[in-house]
Amino acid sequence: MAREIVDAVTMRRALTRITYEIIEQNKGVGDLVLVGIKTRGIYLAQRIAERLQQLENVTVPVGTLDITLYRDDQPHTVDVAGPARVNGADIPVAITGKHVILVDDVLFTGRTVRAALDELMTLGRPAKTSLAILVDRGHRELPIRPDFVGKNIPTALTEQVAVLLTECDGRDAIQLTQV
Ligand code: 3GP
Ligand code: 5GP
Ligand code: MG
Repeated sequence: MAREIVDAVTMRRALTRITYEIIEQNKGVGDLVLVGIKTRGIYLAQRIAERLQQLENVTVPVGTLDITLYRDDQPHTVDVAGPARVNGADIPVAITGKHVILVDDVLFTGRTVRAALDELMTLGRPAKTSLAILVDRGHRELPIRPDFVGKNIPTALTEQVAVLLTECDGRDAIQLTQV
């Protein structure tokens, strides 16, 4: 059973608002690097970069991080209790001295972001690192909080948030499902 809680227009407005907040807090966007986390975070980072181009006429580099949650005994199962590992990083510019904004679709325990921060530290020394998230579903297990949030969606542990994006799902929407 899936219940739609955010429609396409609302999702796009949230991304536009996040973009304005990034511009305001950064006093310009010259030193920004956006880093999208695996599938949907990458599309969201690209969308924010497109908006920054439209609003500020600046091309902000977009990099990617691939982080997987896995269990040794069930390698193909998504399991939030398992460790988060970095499978690869592709960041087109040096991040030292830059303001890196990590972008992901859903923030849950915080373990993915912790792994992403670990990886960033091996790649350079950003002047600042921030976190932009489309959905904060709560249940943090680490002292990690987002700087830019599209929507806070309190969830039960038995629920899942489905983030649908046109690039991979054919349309934009956020749904809450019972698992
Ligand atoms: P994404 O790569 O687009 O972020 O975590 C891997 C994928 O599984 C994610 O896609 C995410 O959308 C999906 N997913 C759905 N529910 C969950 C969940 O409860 N935990 C995790 N880790 N992933 C989930
Ligand atoms: P965390 O590491 O914070 O527990 O989980 C964050 C990562 O797992 C994100 O990349 C996100 O894609 C995925 N994730 C965790 N919970 C959900 C969820 O309810 N829905 C979706 N779509 N992804 C989730
Ligand atoms: Mg994600």
